[in-house]
Amino acid sequence: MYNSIETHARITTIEGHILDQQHYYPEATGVLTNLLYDIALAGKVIASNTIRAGLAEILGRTGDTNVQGEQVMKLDRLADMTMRRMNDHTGRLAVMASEENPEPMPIPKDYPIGKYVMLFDPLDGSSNVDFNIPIGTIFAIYRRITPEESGPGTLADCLQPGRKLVTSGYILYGSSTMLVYATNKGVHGFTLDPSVGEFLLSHPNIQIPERATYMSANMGYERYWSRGVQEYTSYLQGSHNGPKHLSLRYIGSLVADFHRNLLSGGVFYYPADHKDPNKPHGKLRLTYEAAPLAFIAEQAGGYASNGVKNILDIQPDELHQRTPLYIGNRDLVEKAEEFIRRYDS
Ligand code: AHM
Ligand code: MG
Repeated sequence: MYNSIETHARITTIEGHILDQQHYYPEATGVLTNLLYDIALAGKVIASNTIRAGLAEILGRTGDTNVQGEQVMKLDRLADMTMRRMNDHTGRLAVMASEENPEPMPIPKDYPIGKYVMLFDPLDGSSNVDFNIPIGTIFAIYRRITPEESGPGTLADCLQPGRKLVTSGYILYGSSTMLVYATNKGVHGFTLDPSVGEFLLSHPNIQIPERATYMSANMGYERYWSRGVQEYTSYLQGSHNGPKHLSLRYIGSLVADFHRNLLSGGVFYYPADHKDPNKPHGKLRLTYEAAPLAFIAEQAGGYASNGVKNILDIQPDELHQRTPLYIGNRDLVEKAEEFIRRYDS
């Protein structure tokens, strides 16, 4: 954590840190640096709305306007709009896609078209908003693959495997607001200091601890899981010579569950199940949730799989594609693949 000024610890703002990192890339033009900074700004706006979420709901309950006569918006729509508006006019992006919108969102006419593509889940875990439980924003940034001369970015630019990510990250709105991002030069975490309105470097060079502490899954659905996943679960609980020390934690907000396991070591999984025949691949979205977090996990020494292969190697066929997800310490995720191979193939 960053220390008080008396200890003479260096205080690094996110802006300073991103600029420092730019030195790793002599060819960098600064566009990505500014894009990350815009996302951090969007995160601050969403965070400030998040802490008023309960009020907004109460004020909004009687109609669509609050006491100031302003339109009251659900927090997930507001987060979506904030991410979009903060990024649609800057000339850094060619196209965006969001979990909240069925189609890719083109850059509005008359605004310059950039070379990056951003996919995001504006408010992950939004079913927790009403209960004051941490939620988050997840983002994934790729280079466009269609030629720049062809104009605005397209669906093809959005359908890239996670392996092609330039950077990804999340903002966690919890007891404090944190931004964590990864490039192929590592993973870094920043905590928002509300008194100065800046994200300050609090978790440099994050690596998942070798010894895992937690397992995280919605055990309420265990009966819908395959034999392999059920056996894997009992392995995590200590049978089949599995670890004897894992504790169960499940928040139901992927960003928060992932963040805890990133810092403490552990495995999160949301398997395929047969609860809903329309969703045979579980619940989580490959492009907005699984791939960006998989990139962070891998940069932090961990691993993410769909139970069969590396999440980062999956070529998405559709924007809102769902995937099973096993993510966290490499050995524990590889064990999931092993159990699924042994019992489910
Ligand atoms: P959302 O993007 O609509 O919020 O859904 C994704 C969330 C994840 O944050 C979380 O891991 C999962 O849904 C929880 O689902 P469940 O309630 O089925 O356990
Ligand atoms: Mg989500």
